[in-house]
Amino acid sequence: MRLSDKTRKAVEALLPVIAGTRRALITVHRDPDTDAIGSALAWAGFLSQRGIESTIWAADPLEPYLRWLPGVPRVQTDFDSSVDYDSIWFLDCASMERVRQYERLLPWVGKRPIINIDHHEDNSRFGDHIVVETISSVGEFLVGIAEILNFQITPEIATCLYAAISFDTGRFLYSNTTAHTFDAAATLVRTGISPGELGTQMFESVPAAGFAVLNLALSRMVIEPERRLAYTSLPKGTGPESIKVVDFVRQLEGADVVVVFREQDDGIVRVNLRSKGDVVVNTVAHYFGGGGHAKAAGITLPGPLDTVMVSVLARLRETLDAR
Ligand SMILES: [Mn+2]
Repeated sequence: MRLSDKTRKAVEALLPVIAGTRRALITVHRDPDTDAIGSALAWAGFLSQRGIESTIWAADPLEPYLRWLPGVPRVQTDFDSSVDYDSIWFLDCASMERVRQYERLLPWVGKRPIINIDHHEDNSRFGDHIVVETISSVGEFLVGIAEILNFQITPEIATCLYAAISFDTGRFLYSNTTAHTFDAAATLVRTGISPGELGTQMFESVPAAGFAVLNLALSRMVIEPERRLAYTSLPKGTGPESIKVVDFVRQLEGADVVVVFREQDDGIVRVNLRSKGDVVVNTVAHYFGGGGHAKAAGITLPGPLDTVMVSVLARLRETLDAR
């Protein structure tokens, strides 16, 4: 895998941090996805090869679709803050604030190395060690980092990293997929893991209830052909989104931007934005305090659903009409 010289130097600078660590705390962004959790589990696996004991902390309980990942019971919604961690690792976090309850980590800032390993182009470059490159996924990044640091990719780690890459690239379909992504995937598959089995596990194991949610989402879909925009929404009480609705909606021909609004039972509305063309959607997300990538971004806002839809769609239509 080819990483820039600057990144390579930043990775090599992690060697003394690793050597000086006995206990590590690893954390990821709020509402963690497969890239976040898969990468955290892989990183804990790598560190254990150097005799390091890791705590993986994500305050949000894991969504059911993540629970098949090997080692997932290691992920804790709480951690013992009286433990004197030697280093704090942030994976897949564009900023420190992206971590749910990040305030709990502030006591370590300036006292212990803070390491920022991420792939978001809007990364705020926080921490003492900034290992950031625009690349498909943290999963892909860790394959390159493992090579530099001589970590061994076991089949278990490979499963976590393959899942991470496959998730963030939409099964190697999105525009973030490069030749290097396939190189990394090939490295992982050579450990003996099966893309077919993992594909079934990740993308063809949707509980029947998920189809009811999809059915509702499709029945509420609105298309604005002149703007090349499509969106839909799921009201409170719909149940867990065990199927990624936005991945279906984006299949629509002629849609440059698609949006899914989902009102959670606590009244919070989650907005998923995707772009298939040149429209940059994270600028719209930033406007509302969200973030993400140029072509895949998210916003979390207090409800109600209708109000959020009106304001986000207004902003988005302005962006689209300005083209
Ligand atoms: Mn990611």
